[in-house]
Amino acid sequence: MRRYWQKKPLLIRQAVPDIHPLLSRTQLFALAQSEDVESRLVIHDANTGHWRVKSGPFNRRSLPPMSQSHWTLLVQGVDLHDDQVAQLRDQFRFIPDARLDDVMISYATDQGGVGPHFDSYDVFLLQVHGQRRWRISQQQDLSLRDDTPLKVLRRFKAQETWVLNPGDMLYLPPHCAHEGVAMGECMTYSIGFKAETPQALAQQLLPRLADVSKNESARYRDRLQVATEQPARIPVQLQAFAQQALLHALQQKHASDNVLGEWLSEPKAQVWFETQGPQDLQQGVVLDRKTKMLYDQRCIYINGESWRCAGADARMLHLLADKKMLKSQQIQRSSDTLVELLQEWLQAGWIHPIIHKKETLGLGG
Ligand SMILES: [Mn+2]
Repeated sequence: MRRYWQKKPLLIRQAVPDIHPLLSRTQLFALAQSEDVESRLVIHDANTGHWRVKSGPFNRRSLPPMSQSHWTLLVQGVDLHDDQVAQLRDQFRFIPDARLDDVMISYATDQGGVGPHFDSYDVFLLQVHGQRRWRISQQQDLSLRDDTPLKVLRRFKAQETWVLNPGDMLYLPPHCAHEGVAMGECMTYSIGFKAETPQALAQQLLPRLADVSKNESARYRDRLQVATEQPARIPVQLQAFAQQALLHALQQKHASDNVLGEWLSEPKAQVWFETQGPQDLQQGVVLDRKTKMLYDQRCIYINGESWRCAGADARMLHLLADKKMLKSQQIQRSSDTLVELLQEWLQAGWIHPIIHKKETLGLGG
């Protein structure tokens, strides 16, 4: 972490030995057919150098034939749809959950790729099937071509070249130029970590802050003593009132922590949970793979909602958020209020009861 994280690229040979595709090509294509899944198709014309990009969903017939080279299918958020991919994602929890974006799977036929580019993300590129040749460059010149629908670097001067085999993984910090080209059919999993700009944060958080500070009684009132002769002029009083309103929204205690937590834990647009009837949670509970649960000093946040909590309940919920599960003994030590809350989340489909398979007798002692 000290040497590489957010600083420089790192190639890890056999980071995940014996990896095999967690989803077959057919399963991946089936996901790309779904309205709930974000997917893109990128086709490169090697003769003209032209790129074409289409957005999903794609039925099988709208994808080029497998025998055709130079195309790639990118499927976002696969961790939300597959437990094994979610488990792989969770192996990257040495980085705070708040930074995690998703797991994208890219399938490519021979020579497929998205061109030389850079991302504003930290990303782990895990080769899962076939081979991909990565070329990278820490060049300063990040200007983009203006003649393509893709973000493709105008000039790319590769400094290093690696061929990744299944199990190999490449970490790239933000703004590191890279180009991955499939050598034969291949699949690569990208585990991405977003890094927000202050503009994006303000854009997301300010409206939420305004929502928190509803105060009907303090509506603006003007105190005109005389009729105005400059009807188009904005009253100075109104200007001061507006400034106060903004300051008030910003100065609410813990407001920014709160809206940040709620926003970070909010599910993506295509995510929905399946509600379920009341169930026995005495055997323990696990978070649904789509559930985002975070906490700070005062609150816990789950799927866009927040709860203020302290003491033993808070400790238990922190455990649930960190471990993504609570064991039977932990549930039994929980307060009634907490169990009620968990039951609510269970019914919302945010958590699930642990189902114990009948233990088989160990034979080898
Ligand atoms: Mn990239």
